[in-house]
Amino acid sequence: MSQLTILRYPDPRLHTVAKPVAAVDARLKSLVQDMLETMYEAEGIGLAATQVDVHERLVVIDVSEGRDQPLVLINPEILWASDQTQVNDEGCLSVPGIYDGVERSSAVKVQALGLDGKQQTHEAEGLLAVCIQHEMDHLIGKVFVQYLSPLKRNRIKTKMVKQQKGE
Ligand code: QAP
Ligand code: CO
Repeated sequence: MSQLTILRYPDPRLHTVAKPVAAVDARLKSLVQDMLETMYEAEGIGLAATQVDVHERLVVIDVSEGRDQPLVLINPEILWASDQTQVNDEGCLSVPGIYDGVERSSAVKVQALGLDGKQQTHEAEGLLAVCIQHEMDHLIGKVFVQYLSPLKRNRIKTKMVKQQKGE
């Protein structure tokens, strides 16, 4: 297993649109293990392949208290999203130190392949529903700060660039 480097906003590679995963094979399983290790080490609850510069439709999530219930979504598709929405504070491993409110569907139904290569559906609400929508946005090149006002987004951009220069 190895830890992967997480791209930081405003890295243009974060806006790449991912392609479907072609096969759930040894290479993919190894990538999933590395992404889980990277997410746990960074104390995140979700990580999309886009964030580690792999442009394939793959996300890993773990919203459990014990950090022992990994969810692997391969080629995920939203089957249904509730009309009811809620605003939650979100953060992102690619935008460290920044948290702000984003409005999203309160509940979603998602279809995806599991690590066993079988199609599964997941019904989610609460934090898991928010996290699934946030991670799936990464796969279409979207970062949560794009939901914020241009003023906020520009402030965040400047802060991130300064932070990275100082490292
Ligand atoms: C997406 O984000 C998410 O700024 C996952 O310094 C976040 O795991 C979905 C993190 C919130 C729903 C609600 C952020 C860790 C982790 C930071 C994350 C930081 C350290 C973010
Ligand atoms: Co994110």
